[in-house]
Amino acid sequence: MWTRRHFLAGTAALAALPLPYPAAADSAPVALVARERSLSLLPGTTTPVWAYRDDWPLVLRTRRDAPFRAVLTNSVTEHTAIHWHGIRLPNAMDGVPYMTQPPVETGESFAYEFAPPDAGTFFFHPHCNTVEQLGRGLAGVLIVEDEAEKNLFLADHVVAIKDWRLKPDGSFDAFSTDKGAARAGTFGSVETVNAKPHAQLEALAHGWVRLRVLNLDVSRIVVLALEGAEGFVIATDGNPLPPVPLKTWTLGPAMRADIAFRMPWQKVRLQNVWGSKPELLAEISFIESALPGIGSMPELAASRVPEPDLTSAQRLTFELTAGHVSPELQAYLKENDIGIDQVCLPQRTFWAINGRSWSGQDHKLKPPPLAELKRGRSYIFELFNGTPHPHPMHLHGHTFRVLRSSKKEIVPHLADTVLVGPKERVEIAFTADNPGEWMMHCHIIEHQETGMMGYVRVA
Ligand SMILES: [Cu+2]
Repeated sequence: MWTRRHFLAGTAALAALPLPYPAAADSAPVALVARERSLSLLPGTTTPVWAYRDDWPLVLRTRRDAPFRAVLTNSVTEHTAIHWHGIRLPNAMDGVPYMTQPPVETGESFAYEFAPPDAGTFFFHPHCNTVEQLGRGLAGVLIVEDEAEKNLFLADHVVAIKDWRLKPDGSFDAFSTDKGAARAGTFGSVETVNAKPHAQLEALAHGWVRLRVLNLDVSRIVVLALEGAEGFVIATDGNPLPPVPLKTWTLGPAMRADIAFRMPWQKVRLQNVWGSKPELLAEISFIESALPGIGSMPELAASRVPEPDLTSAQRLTFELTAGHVSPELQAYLKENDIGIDQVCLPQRTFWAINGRSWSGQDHKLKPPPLAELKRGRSYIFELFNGTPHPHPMHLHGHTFRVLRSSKKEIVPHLADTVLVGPKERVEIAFTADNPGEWMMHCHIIEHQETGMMGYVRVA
């Protein structure tokens, strides 16, 4: 029987419940105004972040297959656009300036419209001068709901990890350094989860909890571990997978993992165990409840990503290496005391894919594609990392299956971004069913903007 204490606990629990399920008819466009706003990230200071709304992280919810409309208005000082990361959408909605749409200049607007085919945890961010625009905070979470998942979890929380490059007075420090860009990336000085030192969340005891963990940082890799409850990875980059007991799970920049657990009558902690000392990402406190402690884990709606045909798939190799200036040219330049800027090479080119570097903060000058893919055909991409640094490689417009690695045991899973470690060879497979020119790049944004970027053409 419910007591008054339970009733009060139940009222408090409302805060922990998922937001109302979006109505089917609710297709009014979402207004996203990119402009400077202030956010307190360091005690006693405010930071002039760039954001689409006042709340950070901004969390939008929509429904699978329903038209989703968002109007971006640019009120920042440079051109921008929105890339809907991980969503299998038409090429013209992919938000890559010069490639898929004209840049949205200051004062201009652009209307995005698509019907997301997959349910799950996605996010969105600019795809131009990203190290600075995302670094300043331009990002949002897009949760795509499936009717079958309605009210499956009693608590459904976003855990958005993002670091900030701040000076002690809360103002921004330089977003990129040559030292960082040429190595593992330039790291933030203030680490946050949901714009706080760590997230403080609640859930009803005995209820099933879903944590939607997103690595929105431009450089940092986190290794997730759960303390206080038995956790399961139930989705990767938004895509469901048969629950995998969570020992540790690694998220490079742009990667997501949905974690489920039954809330015990004690605190649960989500930790980052990447370094020598675990760092607290989220602390989940229980709310007393009369819920029974039995029942199986809720099941997510099935994926609709087409399975690649591995027997007929064409295999293509992509080597991730350091910048493309040949040793012969380097020797010549050194011998003759010629600066690299004098030979019309971009100065900040540190990385390459298959010996080709495409650097730059936008995509104005377009090289030929890295590969031409036949629409409808299955492909296996072999990604080999010949560098001493990890690279989270992201492919636009398609969701791929991560098949195997030369270095470790892989739980086969669907993804849009895969972390390839030093000297590791990772195989991914997908059906090239979405026509257009699709970016493929490292999501350590400084690596992308200093050469580890390219695109494939599907026709
Ligand atoms: Cu990289």
